[in-house]
Amino acid sequence: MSDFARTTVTAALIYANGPIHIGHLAGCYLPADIYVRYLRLKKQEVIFVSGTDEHGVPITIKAQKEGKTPQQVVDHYYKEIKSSFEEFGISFDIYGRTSDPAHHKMSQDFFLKLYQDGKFIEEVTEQYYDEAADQFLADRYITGDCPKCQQPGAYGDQCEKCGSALSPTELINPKSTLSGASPILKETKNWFLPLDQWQGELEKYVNSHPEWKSNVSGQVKSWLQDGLRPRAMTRDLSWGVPIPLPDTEGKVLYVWFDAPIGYVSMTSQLTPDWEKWWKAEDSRIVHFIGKDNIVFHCLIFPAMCMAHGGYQLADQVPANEFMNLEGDKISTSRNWAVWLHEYLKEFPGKQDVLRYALTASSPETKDADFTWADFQTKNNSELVAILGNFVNRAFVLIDKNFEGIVPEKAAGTGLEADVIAALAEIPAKLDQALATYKFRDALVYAMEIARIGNKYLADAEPWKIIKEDRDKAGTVLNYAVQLVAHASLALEPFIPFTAARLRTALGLADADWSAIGNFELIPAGQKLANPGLLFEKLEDDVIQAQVDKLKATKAQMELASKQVAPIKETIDFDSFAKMDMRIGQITAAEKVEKSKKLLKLTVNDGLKDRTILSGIAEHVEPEAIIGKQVTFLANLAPRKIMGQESEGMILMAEDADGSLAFVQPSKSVWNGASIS
Ligand code: B3M
Ligand code: ZN
Repeated sequence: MSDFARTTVTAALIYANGPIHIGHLAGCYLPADIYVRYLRLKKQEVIFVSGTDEHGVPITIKAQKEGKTPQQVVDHYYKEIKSSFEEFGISFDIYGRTSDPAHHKMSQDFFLKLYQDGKFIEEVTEQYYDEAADQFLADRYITGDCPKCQQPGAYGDQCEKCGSALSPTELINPKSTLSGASPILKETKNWFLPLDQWQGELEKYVNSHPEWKSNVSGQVKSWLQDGLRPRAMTRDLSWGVPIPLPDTEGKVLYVWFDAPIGYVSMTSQLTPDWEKWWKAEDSRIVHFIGKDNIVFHCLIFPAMCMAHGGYQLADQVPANEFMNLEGDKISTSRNWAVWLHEYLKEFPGKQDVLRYALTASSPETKDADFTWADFQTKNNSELVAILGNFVNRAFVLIDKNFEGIVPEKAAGTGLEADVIAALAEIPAKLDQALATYKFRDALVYAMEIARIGNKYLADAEPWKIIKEDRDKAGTVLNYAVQLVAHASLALEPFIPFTAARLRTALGLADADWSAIGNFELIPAGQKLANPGLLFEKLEDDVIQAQVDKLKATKAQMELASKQVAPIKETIDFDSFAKMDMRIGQITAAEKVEKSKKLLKLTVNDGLKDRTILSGIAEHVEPEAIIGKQVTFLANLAPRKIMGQESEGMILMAEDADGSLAFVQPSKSVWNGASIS
């Protein structure tokens, strides 16, 4: 790392087609922010670039669903997403948009250069086309079974299960997501980047980075092993960056062609010196992404850069795995998520608690699970009981006994040497973990400072000493204040709001990483400003309310996803006419002994009372249905059920949740009325 003069940090350009949830935060934005804050504290030259991806099929699908224009969709979500990130302290230097004219220009120029240098294969191929929708089916407009892992529902450009990059023509059983129809093949011209020609270079590149995380290099190596194929860099779509060539109406750049160039175009909006950050050999590029974006950042974008020339390739791509929620995959369509804008409303001012909980169980090496119970534990047993408690005791004791002024150091309790030694071990471990993207471990080391402080106060008991030896108690509190200051620095990347509060309280103006471990940070005599309680305990009912909210969501979604049964095979009119369906009136109803399901009904059919046994005991109360008119099949052959003869069958409608309802006439009719 020391060979580089500066670091360009990017976080994935999320599609501007929906609000963001904890999975996004944990997947890439929080780790990226922690890393950038760390580099800034180390006084390194760094920029942090991100923004929204406003092209591609995910945007047009959303617009179609909502009856809006794609432009309306991206305008709305750009604002919402940007503000959620700001609220959570994700400290981008620029948060741009790929709909920006500067971005269009830069990605068109990039494309033109490749075109003029003969880097594309221009080819007419057969592509899937939906005749009903009158449209070519690129990317998410087409789904089918993945040819690699057989998972149904793989998209035309990628399988989200195994991460493979796909082409629509590779899908097994392709279906249009517009109409559900099987598409036809139709000829169209596109420009392909021959990735196969870059295979050797890409292998060299990947092999030169043995330090990449195993989840990243594992995926990349398996694709290289399969052999790369040419990949279309243009699409027959109307929404996107227009192809800068004549006679290309109705065609745009592939969204994964223009999106990574977005990192560069956004940098150009941040600084006129943008080329330095992307082209200088002493610049180091780090892409933070989720695991579903690995192929694009580790193979396709590097191949584009190689073909273009002049660009540095990413030095690190610390992709995370996925964060699940209460044991289930987070899903926007099933509303199985904790949305940041909702969290902010329900837990105002508690951004750091979520940052802390998500980092502590970050999906760094494998998928992780966010649970509300764990969130509560992290808050109550760690933030409140360790950090909050330590800081509060230190400030309250100084307020009460020393008028809020940091006491001088004098003779100590004998525990101080241990405190200094314990603290001295932390900086190297913390640095090492942060520099190698092990943020879970790093958080544990940073919190260790608060643990040391807590233990020190508990062992030294300054509240007792003060009665006999004011100077010694003052010494303990001086040490405690130094530990608070160290904690405020070490925790800054993780819980920046709390860290800032602490620095204000301590009067520690400049946060400098190299100060950690140099024990004396706050001079004696300094006036402190007690920050108040940093964290508050989360009670069970608050947590239960969140769990209940998710449960309700699940129940609702299950209902909505119940499939309407397919229509049975066609019958002729005579078959229908054979059924004699009538309206009758229930005159008596009772449970059948030893049966949970059966009711014995007496039904007046206009001619006589008949007995019908019906499996509805779990759905209706016998007393409540007497007198009701219902529909029944009158000429069904009588059959014996549990020793009783049943003469006909009551018709019931089954609701999505499995509950049963009578089929009743819309007005009272005479008993025996036939149905035709
Ligand atoms: N928009 C995919 C996503 O939102 C894509 C990332 C682009 S990063 C250059 O997950
Ligand atoms: Zn797959």
